[in-house]
Amino acid sequence: MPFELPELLYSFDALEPVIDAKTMEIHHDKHHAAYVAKLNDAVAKHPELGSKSVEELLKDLNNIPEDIRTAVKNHGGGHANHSLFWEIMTPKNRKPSTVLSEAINKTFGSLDKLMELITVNGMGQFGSGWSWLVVSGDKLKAYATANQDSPLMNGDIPILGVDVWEHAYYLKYQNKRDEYLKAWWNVVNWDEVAKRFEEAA
Ligand code: MN3
Repeated sequence: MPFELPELLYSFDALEPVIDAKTMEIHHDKHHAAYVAKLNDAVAKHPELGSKSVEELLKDLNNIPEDIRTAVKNHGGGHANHSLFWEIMTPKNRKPSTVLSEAINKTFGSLDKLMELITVNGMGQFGSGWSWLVVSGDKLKAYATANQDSPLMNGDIPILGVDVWEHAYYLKYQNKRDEYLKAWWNVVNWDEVAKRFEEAA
């Protein structure tokens, strides 16, 4: 079964004015679609991989045949990262649940401090990448990755991630990644992040 581009759960303009409709359309229909197509091209060369999920492929990258390992890392990472990204955004932003809030307060001091850390990590990521909140063992951690590298490759479970590739923000924010990251918090779907946290914990 080939990998498929997931449908957005909201319209392209739903996250306006934080993320403009044109950016959403190109990002989902062109960028994400290209990762899916190239991932399918890669796994088609190795039918023995069967029906593994993209998460399973990324967790076990060392056992992926060498001729497609880089493609799975880049395009599988791109597919997994964007699939999460669409779901952890919403026009109906609310604060995190109690369970997640308590874990955030315990690890980072407060939600504001966590948001600041993820923003700083995103600003500090030179070139393209992502800034993440992950469940690592029984801990929460925040860090950035380069390119489309997924936290799954480190054995961690991503529960929130913000795309800091220029394609995610350039049309509206141009070089001002800091303004994009600051505004982005207004569209975070904390209910979905909390759900992922509870599943991972
Ligand atoms: Mn992207």
